[in-house]
Amino acid sequence: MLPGKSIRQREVAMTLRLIIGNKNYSSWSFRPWIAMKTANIPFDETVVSLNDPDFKKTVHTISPAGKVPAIADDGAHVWESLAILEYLAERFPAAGLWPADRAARAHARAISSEMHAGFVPLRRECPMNFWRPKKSRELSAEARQNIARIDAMWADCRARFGQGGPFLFGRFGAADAMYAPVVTRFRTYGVKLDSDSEAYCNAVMDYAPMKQWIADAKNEPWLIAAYELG
Ligand SMILES: N[C@@H](CCC(=O)N[C@@H](CS)C(=O)NCC(=O)O)C(=O)O
Repeated sequence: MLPGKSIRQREVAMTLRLIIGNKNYSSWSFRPWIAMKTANIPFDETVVSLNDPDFKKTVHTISPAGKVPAIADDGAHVWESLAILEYLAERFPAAGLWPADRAARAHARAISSEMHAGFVPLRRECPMNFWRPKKSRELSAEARQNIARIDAMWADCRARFGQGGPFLFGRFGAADAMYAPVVTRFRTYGVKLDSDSEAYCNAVMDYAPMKQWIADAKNEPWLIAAYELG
């Protein structure tokens, strides 16, 4: 036991802490948050608005990169959404955030890396925003190529690995966490997909932690004009 601390105090001191940005705008923050809810990991949540004058000061307490999301857990500081998902999968193996099968797990990691490193036109032209009235907007050829790739990727995952449930690899996992903000963007910007991918989007939109995040986002007080595209 830590000197001078009761067991209860020690438990509290060791609770995992997650720092995130606005639930309405910060799609990277959404990913570890929904993974932790999925895995039933207890955590303290600090939401700091991206336009808060103290944003950098708060975030730097955990992340040297000065960006959200970031977690502090039992001596470890982790930033970068995908690195956080890997950390959580290792720290809470029973949660099964990655598929158990080696080939499926490799596939899940590959598509998660693809998301983390790419789809810039789609991200730029369709920022996450739950307040925006749902309507389509004119997209570039590059953004439409991103959508076609994601549509094909999701349909392929569902056909090859999705037998155990309605998500990409059956049960909700790290790969679904990486794509959950994309599902919401497709809804917000009226993007139509093939039927298998559309069914996947319906399952994600129906997922309880997803609903909780959206409700929290809609209740936030901060509006940031730079993220409000027409
Ligand atoms: N590659 C990073 C991206 C993190 C990121 O860009 N976060 C944004 C919010 S979604 C941020 O912190 N922006 C504030 C800033 O750059 O000052 C990750 O995967 O976590």
